[in-house]
This record gives sequence, C-alpha cells and structure tokens, in this order.
Amino acid sequence: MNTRSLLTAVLASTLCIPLLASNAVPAVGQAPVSADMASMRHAMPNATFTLRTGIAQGKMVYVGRGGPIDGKVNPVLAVHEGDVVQITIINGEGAEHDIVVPELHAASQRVSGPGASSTLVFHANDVGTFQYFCSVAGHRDAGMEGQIKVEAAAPATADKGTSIVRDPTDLPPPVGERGPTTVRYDLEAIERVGRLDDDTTYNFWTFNGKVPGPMLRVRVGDTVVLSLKNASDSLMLHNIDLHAVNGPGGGAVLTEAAPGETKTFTFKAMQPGLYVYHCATPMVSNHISSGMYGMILVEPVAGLPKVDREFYVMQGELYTAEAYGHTGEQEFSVEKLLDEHPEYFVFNGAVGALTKEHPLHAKTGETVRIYFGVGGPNFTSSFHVIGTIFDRVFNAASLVSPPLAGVQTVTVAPGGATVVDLSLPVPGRFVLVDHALTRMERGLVGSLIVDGPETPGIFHAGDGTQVSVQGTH
Ligand SMILES: [Cu+2]
Repeated sequence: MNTRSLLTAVLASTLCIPLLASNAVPAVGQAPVSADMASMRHAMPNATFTLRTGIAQGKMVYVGRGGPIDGKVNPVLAVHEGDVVQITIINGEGAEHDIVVPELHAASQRVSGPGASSTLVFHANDVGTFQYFCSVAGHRDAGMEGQIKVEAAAPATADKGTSIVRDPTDLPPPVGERGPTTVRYDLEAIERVGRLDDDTTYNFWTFNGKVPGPMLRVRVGDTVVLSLKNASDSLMLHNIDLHAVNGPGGGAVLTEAAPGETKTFTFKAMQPGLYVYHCATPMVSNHISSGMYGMILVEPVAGLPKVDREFYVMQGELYTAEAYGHTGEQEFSVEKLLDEHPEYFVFNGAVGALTKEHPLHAKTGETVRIYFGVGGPNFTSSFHVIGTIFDRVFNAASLVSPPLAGVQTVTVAPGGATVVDLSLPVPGRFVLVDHALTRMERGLVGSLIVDGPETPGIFHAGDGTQVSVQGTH
C-alpha cells in the first residue's frame, strides 16, 4: 500500500543499547548523544501498545493488553501522524512468534518461550493503514494479523483538563540577610479535575490548585502563622502536616478543616532543612497520592551557598482503576493503593509536566540547585540527572551537615527531600529521572535543557584528534 513510506523502524529487544546506531527517532535537541540519552529517546514513545500472543476461538492471535485495546483480539492500533510508536510483544503460550510491519520496515525479534518479549519502536511519519502480522510460517494465515492506523495529526479535543502542574521555577527567592520575623502563609485545599496526561484527567486534591503545593520559604527562628482554608466546593476534609513543625501531627490536628472552613495555627521554625508537608486526613495516603504535598524550606541563619538558578521538583505516584495510558477521567483505586501498585509516577503532578509543559532551562557555566522531594506516598526515589554529576548534595535535606561532593544518584524517601547543586559545563538535554527506570514508562521523566557553546574539551564524538583539530581553528 505504501511502498515509499518514510517510516523508519528499529528493533529493541531490550531497553536501548542497539539503538545507538539508528536514526529511527529524531533527536529532541542538538544535544550530544550519550548511551543513556539514546535510551531515553526510545523510552519516551507517545503511543505504546502491548500485545500478547495466544489462542482465541481456535485461532492464533495477538491479544491487546492494557489501555483501550485491553482484551481485544488482533486490535486495531490507532496512532497519530508524528507519534513515536512502541509495540511490545509478549509470548503468551510458548510457540515462536514475532510481529512485523513490512510497509513500515518494522520488525521485532522472534520470541519463543512463555513470557519472552521484544519491543519495536518506529516513528509514524505517514498517514495510512498498515498490516501487522507474525512472520513465522503459517501464523499469519492462522490468524495472527491486524492493522495499524496512522491518522492525521490529532485535532484539538474539547477538554483536555486544566493544568495542575507546578512550574519548577515557581518558588520564592532566598530569604536574604535578616533577623527572625513572623511570616504568614495562606493555603487553600482545592479539589479539581486536572490533566494527568494527554487526553487523561484525574480528580486531584491540591494545595492552591497545583501539584506540588506552593514552596514555602522561611529562615530558622521565624514564627510561621499558617492558615488552611478548605474550599467551599470540596467534598473532603483536609488538613496540613508540615515536617518542619515541632508539635502533635505537625499541625494536622489544628488545621483539620471541613469544606468552607479556615483553620490557623502558629509554629516556630526551629531547625534548618527542606521539609515535606502534606495533608494528613485519613486515608492519608489517598490524600497524598491525589496531590496534597509540597515543601517548606527553612534556611539556616547564613542562608545557602548562592547559585544561579533554583528549581522546585517533587515526585509522586497515582493509583488509578484503569491501567496507565487509558484516556478520559481516571478514578482512584483504593485496592491498588493498598497493594502499592501505582499506575502513574509523575514529577510535579502530571505526565509531561517537566518535559512538554515546563522543562527546566539553564545555560552552560551556570550553577543550578534542585529542591527535590518525594510526596509519594509510598515509593522511594533514586533521583538522578542523566549526563550530570551532583557537585553538592545536602543529603536527606540536612542543611546543617556538610554536603556530599561528587554524587551520581540520591536516595530520597517518601516524606523526605534532598537539595542538589550541579554545574553545567556541557550544553544539551539532560534528563531528570528516578533511576528505578521502569517508572519512566509510567510517566516519570523531566528535561533540563542547557544552552551554550559546545565544550569539546569535556565531551565530544570520536577520538582525541578531533579536539586538537577543533582547538587549532
Ligand atoms: Cu486532604
């Protein structure tokens, strides 16, 4: 049907390595390509499908798994022009199979043995209908075939949901030199249907309408007067527990507010640190998962070392009844929460928050600080920025202990935080991840885009001769 298809395809039986040599997916920027980054491109398809081989009505078939194709036999795989399409085939019954799309020059490896899998990735550049099938002799005739439909670019849909994403640059400036004072904060618990992913919404519970809640910033010795209003259109009780507080419940008991109520309490910030706050109304983990977390920074007397840019990033996970990737409004699943089986992992509230909506930007030579916390409620983060090394880590967000130097990955507990500083000698796109990298497949990824001149003395393709050539011209 379409012999001059521009689609290119590659095979990736495991996450990444064979893809270095391929040009299957265009680079996101002009960034130099590291092995890690090559894998990242392929880990960020925007149309993903899983097919399991099996027997249905006496025929050999592919059965859709997860998302809108769940349970469907030889499902039509609908994608849009320009999508990066990822298809994973899982061997369901043990016979040898593969999946090929000759018109798109795409083919998986053969898989034999129950549970074996292979993944293919391609870029859907042409509109049309294309056949996929198993190339093992006789299997196509036995029933293993279906269609991939590439439609013209998606029309704008009516309501993709309000953004609940907190811009990572939305944080107060350093406190600066001053003595202790009284600081007043007004927070509002707001329940709001917001965008969780493209074409997917969720009924978030938030502080001030965004996830995470606003970053609060005070100095040690300050007195904080904190009011929590629960919006009148809320359905739930809400409160706030700040880990910076010395006092029962961290303030939760004193701030429990019914819809329409406002509660106020006062505390003294006794210890410097970066602290998580969250709603602590039962079921606490439900309130946190739905978005009710944020951080308060209590600066030491002398403040923190000066940097050029600061960012505010938090990680959380969501438990939806439907599998990751379903469109439409998603309902919370208490069963999945109790099983600690999340469907989504997100930075700053939603899939794409720190890639499409608010990527982090900096310039080479600048120093950058990330205030990073985990709302959770349940999963520890192994925070890492691919292509960088943390120069300074305030481990466990302790700001009075000496920082660590030269750190690759930082463990951050739920209800915990870290402060990491990095310098950026090389331009390009760097990738924020939890190095439990399976979570990328469930939405957890961010971008740090660094602009500036190339620095071949630090990073370049090829061998050392290129450096001297470039250095003499
Ligand atoms: Cu709450």
